[in-house]
Amino acid sequence: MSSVATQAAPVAEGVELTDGFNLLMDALEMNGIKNIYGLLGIPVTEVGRMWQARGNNFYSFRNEQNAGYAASVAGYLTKKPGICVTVSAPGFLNGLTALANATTNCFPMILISGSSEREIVDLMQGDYEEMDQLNIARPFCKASFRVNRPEDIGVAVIRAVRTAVSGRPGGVYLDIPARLFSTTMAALEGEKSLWVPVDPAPAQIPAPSAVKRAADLIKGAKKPLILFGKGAAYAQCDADILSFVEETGIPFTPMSMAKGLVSDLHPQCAAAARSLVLQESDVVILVGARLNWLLAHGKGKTWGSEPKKFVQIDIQANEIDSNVPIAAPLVGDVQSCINALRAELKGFKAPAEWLSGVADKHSGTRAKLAAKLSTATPVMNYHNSLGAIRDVLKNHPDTILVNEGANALDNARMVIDQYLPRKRVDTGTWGVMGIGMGSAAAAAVESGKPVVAICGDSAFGFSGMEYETLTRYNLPVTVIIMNNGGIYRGDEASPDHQISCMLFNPKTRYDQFSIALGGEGVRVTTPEELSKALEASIKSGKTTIIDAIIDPGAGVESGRIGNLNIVSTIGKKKK
Ligand code: FYN
Ligand code: ADP
Ligand code: MG
Repeated sequence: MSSVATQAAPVAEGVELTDGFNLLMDALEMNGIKNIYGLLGIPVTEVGRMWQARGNNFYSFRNEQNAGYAASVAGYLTKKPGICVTVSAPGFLNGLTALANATTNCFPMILISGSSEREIVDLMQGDYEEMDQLNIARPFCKASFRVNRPEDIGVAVIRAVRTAVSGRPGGVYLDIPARLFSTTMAALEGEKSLWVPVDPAPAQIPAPSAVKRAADLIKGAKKPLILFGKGAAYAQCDADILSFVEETGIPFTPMSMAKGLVSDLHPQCAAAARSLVLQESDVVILVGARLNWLLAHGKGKTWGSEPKKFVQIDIQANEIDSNVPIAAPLVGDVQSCINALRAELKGFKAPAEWLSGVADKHSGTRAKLAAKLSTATPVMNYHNSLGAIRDVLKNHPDTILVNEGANALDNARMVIDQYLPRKRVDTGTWGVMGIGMGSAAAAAVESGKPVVAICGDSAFGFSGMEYETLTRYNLPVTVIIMNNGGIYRGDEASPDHQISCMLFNPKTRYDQFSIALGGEGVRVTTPEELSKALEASIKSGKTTIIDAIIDPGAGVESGRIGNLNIVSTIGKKKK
């Protein structure tokens, strides 16, 4: 990597100069970027200092993976691409997991990494942190761009922004060779190379014929169902969505990050009648939700034996028919599709008996669960601990909930109601562990609201050191660690020679870990203590870990996806 400043083209004496560093920042600022998430070092260290010198925010993480998770969640919450800056090679690779996760989750994010010079990389001459990052990134993102001249930085940033936010949002990689940062050019020419893109995420209007086909199908339904995915939450057309639900009277069920798009307490919510509505519905309206593994690919017993017709609203045309035939594809952005459908469905109402049957099942299941939430046990379990958390969060509806784990995830998704859109961020489409701290950081920074992160103790471990990032910026985040002492459970028998591969050190004190990293820490063993600690932490606005002791025998292997586990039919072989 060369550190010598070079000049793009000869410039007359005394002419004001700019350089790659400043052109990159000018371009990011012109695209409305204020916050960057990253981890500095060769060759990007000055990016952080210069970005802050402009009065902007650079949030430094302890590992690029969580900086990337933060950037992607910032993108999901703001609809502007989250920016993650890393060093070359290993730093870039650490960021790549987050870039791939952003692309899979449809979160707009740009990973900007410093890199080695092309002439050395292409001849494999062994540069400092040499890696062909441009090509390595390509399969994991929507596009991978490399800038070679300072006058191209403006267009490169615009292309990256437009690619990240238009159509199906996702990750973009922007590769900047080290030397380019310090390459100078005439400031006036540099200025001319920058512009603000017009309407980078244009509305995508569905074809009127497609709208009519979908509306006719819905009008003929006896048991219609609306299924919201995180694409509908991302669209930020909440009032239109609510009107669509209430005008049609159709029951709805949300995927995890779409919870709260319409309140879980809404009379048409069918979340607690999920199996019934998936199996018995005859027309299913997918709104920004893929028929992927989370929906059993649209087939099998999850969907029952009733003939099923799907309406699918999605901005990505080739998502249609990904798994099963879609009778009425509606390709466009959620807001345009929903409002076009509303116009065609004027006067339509779902059959009342269908809604009331669903509502009875939904409220009955909720009542059954409610009984478990208030049942005392000698050691806290997932139900009474999460019941206590639910009752506190009910009084703080604009708190953003971050959630990861297995039992900690699946039980919290069931128990913790969401009342407002985009207030739940979780493991998303891939079920990634370790997203907690980065997601919590971005949620707190971008929303300015209190954040509560409910993490399994295993999940927390993936990014635990990032807790220092949270305390360093005094972020109002309460991390509740569901401490059951292991992965899935904490009571697995250990072989004679070694502690079980599924257990953690029973002496672990997450509350003291918090204090050691500059935060507040408290250990709780009862739902009452948990409620009190959570209320106090939210009120204090201080970064806090609540180390919640959960019965080691309370969890089940892999939570609600135990069906995906693989076991040997041969069994364990002795030496
Ligand atoms: C839902 N349910 C409720 C409620 N909400 N009961 C009472 N009260 C409330 N509020 C019921 C719902 O009707 C279902 O019961 C059941 O609880 C589960 O609901 P859920 O969670 O919505 O649905 P389900 O079946 O779990 O959905 C399948 C899934 C989900 C794959 C979409 O499990 C999921 O998102 N899993 C993510 C797993 C993951 O990514 N883990 C991270 C890696 S873990 P029935 O209607 O009776 O079925 C590594 O090991
Ligand atoms: P979930 O897991 O919550 O069901 P998915 O991530 O599977 O959600 O699906 C999200 C879908 O939403 C993706 O197919 C994506 O193309 C689509 N999408 C994202 N934003 C929009 C939008 N503004 N309009 C329409 N579709 C969108
Ligand atoms: Mg655990």
